[in-house]
Amino acid sequence: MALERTFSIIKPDAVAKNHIGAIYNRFESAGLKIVASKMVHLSQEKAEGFYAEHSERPFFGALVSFMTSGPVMVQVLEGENAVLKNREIMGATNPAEALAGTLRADYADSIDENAVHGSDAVESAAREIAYFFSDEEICPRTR
Ligand code: RTP
Ligand code: MG
Repeated sequence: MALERTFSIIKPDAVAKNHIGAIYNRFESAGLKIVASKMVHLSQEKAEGFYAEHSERPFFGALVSFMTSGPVMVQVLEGENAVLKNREIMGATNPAEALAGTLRADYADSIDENAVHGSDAVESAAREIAYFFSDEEICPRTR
């Protein structure tokens, strides 16, 4: 088992529906620790940079428009196998395909507005964490 960090976003749809606490509860119940957290309203430039890998995809414009439509919560989650564990908690990208009990099954309405983001690998997690947080904003637990 590996102690990992992953990057998570509670997207504008879930923030608007007041699900921040419920989603944080899922992370904590699964043994993931929140070691950094803040609310931000993404600029178009910030959202485009975050999803740069999708810039040629047909849904890119809609994705950026959605991600800038309201505030999001960004957080760093730490725990054993945190990257994969968070992806399991989230469920499939398309909520219609997400397993029962996952965040997207319970809180997402569509593939375009799907409640949460989570890094897909340790390498992308490190890049995404650095895109949003300075070292001083991350608080490792001592107890
Ligand atoms: P995320 O990056 O947001 O955690 O989601 P993901 O890994 O499960 O999915 P990804 O392939 O990285 O796609 C990023 C976001 O783009 C939207 N999307 N729409 N209409 C479509 O076919 C489509 N495919 C992807 C989703 O909102 C997805 O979360
Ligand atoms: Mg992704």
